[in-house]
Amino acid sequence: CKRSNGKAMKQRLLVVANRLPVSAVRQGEDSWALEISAGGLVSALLGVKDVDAKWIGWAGVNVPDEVGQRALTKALAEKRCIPVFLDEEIVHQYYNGYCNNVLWPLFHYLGLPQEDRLATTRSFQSQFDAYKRANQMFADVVNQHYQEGDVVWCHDYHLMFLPKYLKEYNSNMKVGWFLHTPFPSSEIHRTLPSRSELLRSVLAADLVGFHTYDYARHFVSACTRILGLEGTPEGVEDQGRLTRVAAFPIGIDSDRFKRALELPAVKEHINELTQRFAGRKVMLGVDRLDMIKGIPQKILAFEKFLEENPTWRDKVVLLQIAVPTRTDVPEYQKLTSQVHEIVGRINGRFGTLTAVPIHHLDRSLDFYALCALYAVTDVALVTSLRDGMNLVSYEFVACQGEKKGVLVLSEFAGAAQSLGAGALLVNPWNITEVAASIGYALNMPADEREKRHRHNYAHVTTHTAQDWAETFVSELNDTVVEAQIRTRQ
Ligand code: ADQ
Repeated sequence: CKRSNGKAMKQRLLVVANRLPVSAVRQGEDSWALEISAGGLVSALLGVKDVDAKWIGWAGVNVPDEVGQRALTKALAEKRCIPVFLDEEIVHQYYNGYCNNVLWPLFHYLGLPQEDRLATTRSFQSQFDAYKRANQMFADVVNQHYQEGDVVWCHDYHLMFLPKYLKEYNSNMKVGWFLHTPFPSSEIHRTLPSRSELLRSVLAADLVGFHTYDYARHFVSACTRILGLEGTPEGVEDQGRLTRVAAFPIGIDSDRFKRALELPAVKEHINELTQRFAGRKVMLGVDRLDMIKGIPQKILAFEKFLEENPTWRDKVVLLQIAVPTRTDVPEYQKLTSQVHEIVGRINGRFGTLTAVPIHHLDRSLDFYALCALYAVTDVALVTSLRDGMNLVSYEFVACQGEKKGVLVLSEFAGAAQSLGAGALLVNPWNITEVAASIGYALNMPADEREKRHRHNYAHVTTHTAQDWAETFVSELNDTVVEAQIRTRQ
């Protein structure tokens, strides 16, 4: 920390992400109602010691007029947020197009867009141009607010050009970039038409972080194989300049969950749910309704389990909570109908006049309702086809007190690397294997459940979101100092 007038000054941290952690609703020409979303990232950054964090990002609304923009900027300033204004066209091309239609599926091994391939290929270039333009707009805002000594932390696949643009403004800026999704094998990344430009732009950062060592390794391989650069144990070297590449597995704010479980209203809700499902084991899935989460595969595995284990049919219930996302994208609409169709079929097949085996909700639950659900769950099913980390698995573990429920976890979620020893790991594509694991989990003896839970609980409560953010920021500071020493030598 620097000192000014005898007082310690906190280091400023500019957190740049596509979305600000707020929802903004316009109330009048110059007034806005704002609500901060208390997600994991927000609490992670609030917990970082000796740092004064500000957010820079898009507020998720189109504000075409200057009066509205000025009013929103002022309202956001009170929440320590700074807006980047994106118009509808750029959101369509950059966010819906290049981010969600190209990078998101590719990074999760779903390949480049398949349907209407010709049309999509023709629009690749315009979406990519919009992506760069949007990144430049984020860089402009960062640059306007940057003060010497600030740390700039860029987040996720939406902002892969940001490190390059920021360093072009000021090569002394301390810039870190962290990816929340997997980074795929270099063989997948190399199919992307703009593969080299994206890698080079990320390499402009001082520190590049991933959830797992595997993703970091894939990134370094992509840089060596596609760009011909040198990979070292520290990162990637280009003409004497080193970009540090490392794994920083994210965690959750486990105390927030513990505190919630102590609230009388949450305890009451837990009692209600316990009575509601008395005599049945509760299985739970909580996901955004996204292709990568493997929801249809999970439900089909549950069907197979019921098919093969008739005695369990009236003794188990699957609660699947799926928040709709990207609802304007046809592929996501198709996924929703597919899930509804499968759930309807299974409930028709195995339901009785008084009970159905699957309760499927297409909506988000509030934090306290979610905690209560996690607490009454006997078996959580996380069957992502690919997932950067998957925080639901952590949240479930944090909320299991005496119950010591079992986590069935996809081996393709980053969380498999940290919770693998306590969870039952499955290949989500192998429905027979997942069905068998459901059976194993439901029948698991108490001492084995206890042992597995103890392992996971220790991990979740000691590798928190605050630790993650603190480690990244301190590593970024160290990396810059080391680079300065190397330059002087
Ligand atoms: P997501 O893909 O959004 O995050 P995840 O890590 O599981 O996935 O986080 C989802 C969050 O949303 C959790 O906090 C969960 O509680 C909440 N949530 C999900 N469904 C909900 C529902 N129905 N109601 C209420 N809340 C719900 C991306 C990457 C992940 C990575 C995170 C963090 O895809 O792999 O773990 O970023 O880096």
